[in-house]
Amino acid sequence: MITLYHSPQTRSGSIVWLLEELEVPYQTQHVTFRKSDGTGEKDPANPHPHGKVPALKDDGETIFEGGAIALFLTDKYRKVKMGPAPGDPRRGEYLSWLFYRPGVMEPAFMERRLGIQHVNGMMGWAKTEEVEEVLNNHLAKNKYFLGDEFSAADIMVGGGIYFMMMFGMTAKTPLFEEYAARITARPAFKRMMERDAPK
Ligand SMILES: N[C@@H](CCC(=O)N[C@@H](CS)C(=O)NCC(=O)O)C(=O)O
Repeated sequence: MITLYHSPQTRSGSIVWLLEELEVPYQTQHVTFRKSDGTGEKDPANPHPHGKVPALKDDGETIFEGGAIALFLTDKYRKVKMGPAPGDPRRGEYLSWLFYRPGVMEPAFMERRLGIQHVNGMMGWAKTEEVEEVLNNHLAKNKYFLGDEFSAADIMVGGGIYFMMMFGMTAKTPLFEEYAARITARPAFKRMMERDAPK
């Protein structure tokens, strides 16, 4: 049985959404974590080395970091195909967007939120406005991140766009808003939101 180390309304919600799309049995284990307001603490039950969520255990394997978990799950569970397999001509693009989310997009948007000065050639990500331009230009030509097919890239990058717009970390452009409406209309997204709703 898959166990997701999770906390509602956090980044691990993306993995709940993905598991719902994949239609595989799973359980969640709610864990505490260190919050930005100084409350909360690492949970000894969480296998993530920094006590972050998400982390996941499946059949003796432990995986941490959202991108790695998404790739692991979409490669292993293929009753519902949520990402191109090795050898598929779209595989490279898939991997690129999965890694883009934590490596480029998220630090760029966080940079704006925290008022950090960008330094080209030193930081591994790009300036916020440049990232927004790349994402908008891509969505101007594509229904989803991999063209016409919804994939886990839309959960990781697209879900990030949706929530970061909500928190004012990225500009609400018409392209972002139309795309976000398209992906959040999915039943699996709604199931995740209901499951994680504050009780
Ligand atoms: N790079 C991680 C980020 C995970 C992350 O930072 N999650 C937050 C909750 S949204 C957390 O667990 N924070 C606790 C901490 O920073 O110690 C990923 O993409 O999975």
